[in-house]
Amino acid sequence: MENLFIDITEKKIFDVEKIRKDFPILSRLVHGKKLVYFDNAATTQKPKQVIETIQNYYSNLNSNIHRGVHYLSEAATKEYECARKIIQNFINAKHLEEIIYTRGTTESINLVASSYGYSNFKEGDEILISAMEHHSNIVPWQIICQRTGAKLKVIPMNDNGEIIIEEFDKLLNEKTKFVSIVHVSNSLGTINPIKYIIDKAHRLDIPVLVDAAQSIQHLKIDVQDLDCDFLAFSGHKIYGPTGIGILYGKKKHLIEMPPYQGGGDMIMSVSFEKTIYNELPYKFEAGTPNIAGVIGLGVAIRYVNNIGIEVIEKYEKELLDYGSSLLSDMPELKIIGNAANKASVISFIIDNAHPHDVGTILDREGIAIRTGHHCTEPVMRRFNIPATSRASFSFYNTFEEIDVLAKSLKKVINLFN
Ligand code: 7TS
Repeated sequence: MENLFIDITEKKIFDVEKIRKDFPILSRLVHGKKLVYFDNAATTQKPKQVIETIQNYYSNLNSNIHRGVHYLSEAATKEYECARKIIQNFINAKHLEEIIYTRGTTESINLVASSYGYSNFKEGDEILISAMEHHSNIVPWQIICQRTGAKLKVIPMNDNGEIIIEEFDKLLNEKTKFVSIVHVSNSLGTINPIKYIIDKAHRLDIPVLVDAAQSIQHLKIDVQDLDCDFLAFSGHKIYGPTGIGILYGKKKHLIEMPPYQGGGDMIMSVSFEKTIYNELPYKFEAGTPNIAGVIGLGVAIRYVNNIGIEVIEKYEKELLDYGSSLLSDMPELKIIGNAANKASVISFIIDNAHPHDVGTILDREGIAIRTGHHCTEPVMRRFNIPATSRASFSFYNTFEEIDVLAKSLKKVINLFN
């Protein structure tokens, strides 16, 4: 297949070979073979623009922010706040102070569960999540339910790995106090109808959090259009560094919510008698943050913008369709997650072969895939399997790499059958 992808509407030319040169790791060998990196849902690789920015930060700018009057501190603060603006524009948040820096999706969800949940939930309230949540969108709600007496309710899914929307409609009621839902499932690839879910919940005045850990890098997200109350994602899944993530929250909620952690930077003034909290977004950013991570994330998002998220979405859809067609031609292989609307994730099982063996054999061929429950144990239980193998694609992957995967999978199938 031709890898040069031309998007007519965007008039952008997508040259994957040129893009690959920006990612130094993609040209390395693994076990003497060319690396084929298909573990993008776990974390994405970083372009040299991000790597160089981080190196430059520590070489030329390193300083603590918001505290110094000296040159370096002011320069670092400027870069740090400039990244916030890039992120605001990227998701089209109305206000800059609606962008909160966290450690990642996990911390963003914990922040909301702990701060919003603890002050708003009470005995008998219901919190709605789906059957395909990552553990980080289950456990924080379980913890807050234990503390407040609220109950966790789960929207079931069908055999294709799609939310049963009629069940969602039935589960929503006057006891429901919050909906927290994954946009794209990391273990099935399902794209959930979040716009419908948000609209429906809002009719009953119920706030909705969207876990965008697996969608921010694949789909265009406009928080004002979606009208979600909160949105969480991780920098490392969108070509940025680890240890930095974003919580978007509507200002009206963030103003009312108590701080999640106390410490430096989140205060206006402190005395032993009374502490006055800082304004947004700093109220939720206690302590010295991941400054290099924030600046690196800003550059990563700028990199994605330069390619264009719509262009990325189209190219990745072609990769998904190509991979799905090759893998569904293998009778001994079964794809888990066949939703009508999917992002570039293919989970599968192979007759007589444990996913860990599949992963180990592919690794010897230089192919990195993920095997296991992908932190979605309830999904595995729903499909009555212990684990899957998962190949997840990014815009720097090629059709040839998918051919390499298919060829190696045929070898695995022959070995075990
Ligand atoms: N939500 C979803 C849907 C995810 O896929 C992940 C990570 C998280 C939350 C947590 O993100 P973190 O950056 O805070 O850890 N998913 C995966 C995965 O599929 N393989 O490794 C991590």
